Amino acid sequence: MVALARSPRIQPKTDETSAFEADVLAGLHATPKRLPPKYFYDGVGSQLFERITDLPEYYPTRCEMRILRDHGRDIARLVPQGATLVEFGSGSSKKARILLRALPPLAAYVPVDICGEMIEQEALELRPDFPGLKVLPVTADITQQFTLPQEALAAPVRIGFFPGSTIGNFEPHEAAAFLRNAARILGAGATLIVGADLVKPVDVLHAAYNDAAGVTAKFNLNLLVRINRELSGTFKLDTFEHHAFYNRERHRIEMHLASLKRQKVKVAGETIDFRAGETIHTENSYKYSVDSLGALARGAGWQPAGGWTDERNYFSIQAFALAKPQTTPRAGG
Ligand code: AVJ
Repeated sequence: MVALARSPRIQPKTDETSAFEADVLAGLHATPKRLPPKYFYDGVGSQLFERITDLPEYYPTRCEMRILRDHGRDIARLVPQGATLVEFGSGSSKKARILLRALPPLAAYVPVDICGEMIEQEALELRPDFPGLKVLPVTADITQQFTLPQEALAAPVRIGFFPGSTIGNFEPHEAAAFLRNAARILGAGATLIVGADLVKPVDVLHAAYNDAAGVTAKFNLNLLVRINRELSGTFKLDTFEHHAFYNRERHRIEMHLASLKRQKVKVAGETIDFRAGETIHTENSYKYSVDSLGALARGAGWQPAGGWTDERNYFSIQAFALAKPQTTPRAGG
């Protein structure tokens, strides 16, 4: 068979598309195949995720919003007036809205998200609802280095907000690296408020990632739609299937896309072979306990400063304070 010529690109490659291409090709050439979950969140993917948060089976968002409503005042005690709130992976800012209502007047709110489309839109909707508040969106990949706007750096202290159990998408060592990076970005005196999904009965977890309406399946498959569109991919969507299950040993939900048959797929001019039943591992969603997250945070230089859960203990919000920098004792003083 003669290989088809690579279809010409209309737009020149930007840094973003070439990072996407490099990550996708590396992941599809790896054994086992994998794709980074951050690429779920293009415009369509971000909208599908918003639909997931409304599903009857998907408890995390509702649990977390309940905790924020019930304990907003307690959480607010950790936030001094004039601080800047930096939200990592803000998406729709739904949770920040609840928190912002409980907080004292702030210097600024800085939502940081990989989906620029989403946060620019949200900033427009947030401003009229919080007239005194400066909303300074930053489009960035939170797993990479990024700089805060000048006004955020000028505030006496920065409060990090990392809700949604996004931390669960990271491998434990990546989560630790994220926490260290957050400490660097937020600086001295910072507090970090983290939302983490908790270990719970398997049937509850399973249902949350295998919803009856098939929205999670669509969200997972949208990654292939995105590859087809942005990287001249030839994935046939009806030949891949959504698989999600709880891995008890590793305390994580795994999402995969399984090839229903043996086939070849082209991506950015390269050929990828699939065996029948072979999967692409698209996401891990780690489930923590209050203690396991606390231990991880301590290892990254943060001290536990408060914690709240819902009545079923499905979800937790935990606060951490940056440990005071250690003065290194010098020999001979
Ligand atoms: C946004 C990472 C918290 O792990 O539950 C939802 C993403 N994946 N359904 C999660 C997701 C499938 C979600 N996080």
